[in-house]
Amino acid sequence: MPPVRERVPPGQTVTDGWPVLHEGPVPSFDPATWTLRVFGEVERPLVLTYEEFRQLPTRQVHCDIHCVTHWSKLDNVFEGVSFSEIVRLAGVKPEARYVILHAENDYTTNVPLEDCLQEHSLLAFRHNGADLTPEHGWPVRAVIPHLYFWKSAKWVRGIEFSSVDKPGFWEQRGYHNYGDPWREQRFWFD
Ligand SMILES: Nc1nc2c(c(=O)[nH]1)N[C@H]1C(S)=C(S)[C@@H](COP(=O)(O)O)O[C@H]1N2
Ligand SMILES: [Mo]
Repeated sequence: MPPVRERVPPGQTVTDGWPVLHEGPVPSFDPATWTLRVFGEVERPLVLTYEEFRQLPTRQVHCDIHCVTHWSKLDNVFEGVSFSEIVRLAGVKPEARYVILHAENDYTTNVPLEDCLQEHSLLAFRHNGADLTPEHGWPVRAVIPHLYFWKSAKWVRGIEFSSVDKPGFWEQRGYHNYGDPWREQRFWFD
């Protein structure tokens, strides 16, 4: 790993804790009724039960995360299912270019498909050896660590593959459509 200062994007400050940031209430979770819906430009639309989701192959990713509100948290180990597993199961059509993550309480966010397919992009359920807490997205959240953390939707319930881009909750409210922390793409005019 390079020295810390080279790992921290411009305008960010390293935090030891892990702030909790979201709109609306923390949703409740019932493993008996929870589903993960995979839809849009796919050969095989899926509705995975919690049990089916947790049987998918998992991986661990060591990464830094960067929130647009200027905190960064280094050296996280997330564990979860890579987006490529979902792509393999559902058979994504060539038209698909964007992934729209649908979370509880109507939170959505848009990420280019190629960014979701990077090796470090996950549907995560563990952090630093412990299950995620409800506040941090249990039972499953996205982790797309090379983009600002608002792209990492907590409480994901749907993964839509789309041929057209669909700016999400924050993107419609002035945040940058892509959100690269190294280029400080915080707001739409950056
Ligand atoms: N479902 C949902 N996911 C969300 C949000 C939200 O409001 N709802 N907020 C985003 C924002 S702005 C940030 S910075 C991160 C914060 O994640 P954390 O609370 O685990 O630090 O979650 C992101 N994911
Ligand atoms: Mo955020």
